Amino acid sequence: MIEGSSKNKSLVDGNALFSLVMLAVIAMVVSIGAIGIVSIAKSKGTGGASASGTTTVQVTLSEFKVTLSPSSVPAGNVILNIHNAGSAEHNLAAKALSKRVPNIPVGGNATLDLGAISSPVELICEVAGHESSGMKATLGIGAASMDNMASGSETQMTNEEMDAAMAAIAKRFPEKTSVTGGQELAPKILADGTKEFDLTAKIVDWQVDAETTVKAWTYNGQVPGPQLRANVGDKIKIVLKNDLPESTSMHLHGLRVPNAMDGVDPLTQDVIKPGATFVYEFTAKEAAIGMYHSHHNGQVQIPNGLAGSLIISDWKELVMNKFASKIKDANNKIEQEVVMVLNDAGTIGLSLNGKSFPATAPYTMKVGETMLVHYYNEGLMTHPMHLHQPRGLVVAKDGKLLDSPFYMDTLNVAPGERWTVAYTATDKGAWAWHCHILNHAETPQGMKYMVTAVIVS
Ligand SMILES: [Cu+2]
Repeated sequence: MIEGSSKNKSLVDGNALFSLVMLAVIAMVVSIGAIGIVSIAKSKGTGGASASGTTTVQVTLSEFKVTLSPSSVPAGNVILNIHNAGSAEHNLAAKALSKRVPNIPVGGNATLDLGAISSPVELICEVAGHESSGMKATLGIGAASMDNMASGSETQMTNEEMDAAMAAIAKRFPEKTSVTGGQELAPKILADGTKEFDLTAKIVDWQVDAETTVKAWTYNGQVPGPQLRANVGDKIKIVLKNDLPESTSMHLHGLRVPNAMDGVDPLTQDVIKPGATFVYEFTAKEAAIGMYHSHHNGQVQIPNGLAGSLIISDWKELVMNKFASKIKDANNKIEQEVVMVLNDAGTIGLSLNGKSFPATAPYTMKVGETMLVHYYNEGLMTHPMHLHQPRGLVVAKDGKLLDSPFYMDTLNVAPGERWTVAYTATDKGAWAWHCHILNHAETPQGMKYMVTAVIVS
C-alpha cells in the first residue's frame, strides 16, 4: 500500500473506524482553534496581512464575466492565472499598468504577471464589446482578502454562524470524490524485461472536493498522475501520448537520465504536438524520489495537474537500513509509505494530492508504527507542512539519504523539492496535518484546502 486513498475507502466503509473519524473531526475542530482565532482577529479588523510574497489569483473568463479568486489580495507581487472557460475567445488587460495577454482560445490558459501592486487594479477583456457586456472586474487590495478565498463572500458572520460553518465543513471529512490521484500504475513488462508505463495527457473534469469540479490537466485522468515505481537496474520506457489542446513535454525531475530524455523542449527534444506521442527511455541507475511533470508552459500545465511521482528503489528498506536505530519502530520496519503532492495554483489550487479539505485522504497508524512520507511540491509557493503529534525524522532530501537526519514538526517544502520524513506515532488520537500558512488551511467558514489528519489508534 503506497497511497492513502484506499485507506480512505476502508475508513468510510469500516464501522469500527467510523468512530475514529468522528473523533478526528472533533479533535481537529479543537486543535485548529488557534487558526480560528487568527480569522476572528482579522474579521475584527485587527489582523494585518502584509505578505511580501507573491499572490496567485485565479481568473476565469466567460460570457460575459471576469471572475477573480480571491477578489482581493495583500499588497505585493501578483500573478494572474487566467482560464478561458467561455465559448468564445477572450483576452485580459490591466490598462493602467499597460499589461495584457493576447486572445486566449476557448479552454486555453495564460498567465499575466502584474508585478508589485499596492492599489486596486481594473481588469477588462479588450475584445470589442466585451467590457461593456460585463467583462470587467477590480482586483482589490486588503488585509482580510485571503479570508474570502473559500466562498467569495465578504459578509461578516456572527460568532455562532462561524462556529456552525466550521463544524459543518469538518463533519464532511473525509469526503468522498469520484477519483483519487497518484494510484500506482502497474507497468507492462516487455520481452527484454523493460518496464513500460503508458501515459496520456488529457483534460478531465476533476473533483477537488465534492462541491468543486474543475478542468484538470492530467496524466491518465488523475491528479497527481499515476505513481510509477521501478528498481535500480530496470530499463524504463514511458510512452506519453498528448491529448491536450496544446503542445507539451515531460521532464524527469530528480532522475538520472540521458540528456535527450530530460524532457525540455525545445532544448532536448521537439514539442509533443497535440495528438502526437513521445517515448522516454532510460535505465534506472540510482535510487530516486523522482517527479515527472510538464516542462512546456509549465507554470500553467503543472499546477493544472500535469505532475506525478516516479520512485526508484524500495525506500522503506533504504531508510530502515540506515536509520532503524533512530526511528525505533515497534515492528522494526516502516509500515506505510505515502506520497503527498502539494499544489497551490492553476485550476486545482491549494491542495494535497489534488484534493482540498474536506476531500483530502486521512491516514491511519498504530502507536509505535512508522509512516514514510515523501513531500512533493508541484506548486508556486513554499509550504511549511506541520503534523501535530507523531515525531518526524527527516531522512532524505530530493531522493538522497541525509548524513545527519533531524527531527522537526514543521518542514518548509519549496517548489520542486522532495523531502522524505519518517513519522513514528507515539500517542493515540486524531492529529491534524496541514500547511501552516494559515490561509492555506483555514477560512472563516472553517478548515479548507491543505488539511488532513493522521488517526493513531
Ligand atoms: Cu501552504
